[in-house]
Amino acid sequence: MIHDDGKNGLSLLSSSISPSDAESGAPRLLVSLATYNESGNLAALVQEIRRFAPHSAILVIDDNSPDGTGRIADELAASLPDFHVIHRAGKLGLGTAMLAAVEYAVAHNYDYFLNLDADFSHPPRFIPALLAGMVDHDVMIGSRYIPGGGVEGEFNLKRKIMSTGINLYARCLLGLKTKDNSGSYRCYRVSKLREIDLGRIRSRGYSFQEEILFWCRVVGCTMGETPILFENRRSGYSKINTGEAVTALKIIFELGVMRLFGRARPKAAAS
Ligand SMILES: Nc1nc2c(ncn2[C@@H]2O[C@H](COP(=O)(O)OP(=O)(O)OP(=O)(O)O)[C@@H](O)[C@H]2O)c(=O)[nH]1
Ligand SMILES: [Mg+2]
Repeated sequence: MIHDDGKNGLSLLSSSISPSDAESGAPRLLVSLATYNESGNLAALVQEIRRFAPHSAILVIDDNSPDGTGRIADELAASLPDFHVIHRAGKLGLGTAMLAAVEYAVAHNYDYFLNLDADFSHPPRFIPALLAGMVDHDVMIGSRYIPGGGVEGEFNLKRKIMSTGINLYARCLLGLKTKDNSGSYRCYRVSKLREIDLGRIRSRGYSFQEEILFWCRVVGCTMGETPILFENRRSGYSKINTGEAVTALKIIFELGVMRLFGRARPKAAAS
């Protein structure tokens, strides 16, 4: 149990939260949150996640955030069931944090792996729709770009161009049929992630989102999209910058070339 210390602005009652129940027959779900300076969001977001996915295990991957997010994560781990934290020495990039989370999901035999940004841009109220779609898909995307989805308050022009452009670019180069390929709000079937040669993932930063979809396609995942309303982050600041965006374009291009030459294969076929 955590009592409000005035810093996080909430109290979490662990008694209202049930742990994962392997015997219930329900899929074992891991929810992951990569964090860098999300101290103003983390505790409230966790409470919201457990409201919509009461039986989920939660994993935080924190890169030694200077604002103390890692300490807040440790406090949550001490008071809540099935709450796990990976601390890394410094800011190693969103892609490597997500890769660490995927490896954790595979190593611990979860059925589903669901990720969302830790800034409230991905409202947890859409988690049930993502999980419902897993009945007949291997990957479910929380999508801004299908009917019913969108961005609350609208993106500014620069961000709109960046997001639309990178989605079009990824669709053309990587042969993706889905509409929202750059957001991280998704659920994956872990048995399919296991078929991916994770050692071949090149993205260290934001292009991880397009790259993992590319590899999911290589291993034959069925993909669905469910609408979400993306919200502007509640607290803190964005970590994406021009350098990250240029690197993402380069990596997607390299993957496109690999696809063109038929060099992208599942783990079993590659070995
Ligand atoms: N562990 C870890 N997490 C990161 C890193 N970079 C970004 N994140 C997290 O990844 C998520 C997405 O990053 P954001 O900064 O929100 O990027 P964005 O969503 O493109 O930008 P805004 O929504 O405008 O803030 C957030 O939960 C960040 O805290 C990193 O290097 N390491
Ligand atoms: Mg964000």
